Amino acid sequence: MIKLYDYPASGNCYKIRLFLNILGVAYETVPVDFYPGLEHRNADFKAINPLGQLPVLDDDGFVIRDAQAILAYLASKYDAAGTWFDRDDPVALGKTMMWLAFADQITATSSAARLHDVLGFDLDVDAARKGAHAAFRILDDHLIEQEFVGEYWLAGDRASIADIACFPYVALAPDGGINLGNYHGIRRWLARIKRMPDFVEMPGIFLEFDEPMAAE
Ligand SMILES: N[C@@H](CCC(=O)N[C@@H](CS)C(=O)NCC(=O)O)C(=O)O
Repeated sequence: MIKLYDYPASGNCYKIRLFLNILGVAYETVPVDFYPGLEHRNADFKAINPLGQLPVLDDDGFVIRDAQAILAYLASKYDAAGTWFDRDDPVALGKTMMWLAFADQITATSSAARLHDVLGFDLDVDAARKGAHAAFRILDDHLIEQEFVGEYWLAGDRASIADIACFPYVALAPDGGINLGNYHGIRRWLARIKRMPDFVEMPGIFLEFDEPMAAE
């Protein structure tokens, strides 16, 4: 059975839980006390992931780190139709990879602001918020351009692993004091993702709420 090294409040772990649920693939979690235990920095955990980061997935002895890599692996292995990761069309592949890479930009900025505000991590929160707004402007412009051509997802006319990868730390941005109010394309895209069949919640991402407007 698949094992996911997991922390419930981690948006990167949530990407994997959400996608496994969509795929209908059974898994078990191995809880890692990210906070306050900082267990991901221990030698035992670094033997599993020398980067000291969550998530990590163990599929019958194949151990893989990095949320975007895990999403690509799971799609390739468990979604034979290629619905979530079109590897046959070079353009679709390129677009999906481009937005998968962009997900790390969102983690580095929006997630950092949330770690500062919610868990008290010592980092430059103003730089993190500024970086998140720069990333969200790019994302919002792209999503509005997509709407103009009748495509409602990051990499084309259907949801892909790129949407799953970028979603959590955009949805969680208000927890880091980042106001989503002016990003109209983003807000409509967040609502579309929440309406996907097999959507699951995580702490801070709930079905019943519209995206809150955080104070700056
Ligand atoms: N590129 C990695 C980043 C993962 C990441 O930043 N994970 C956080 C938890 S959400 C973490 O473990 N941070 C600890 C650290 O970077 O020291 C991915 O997408 O999986």
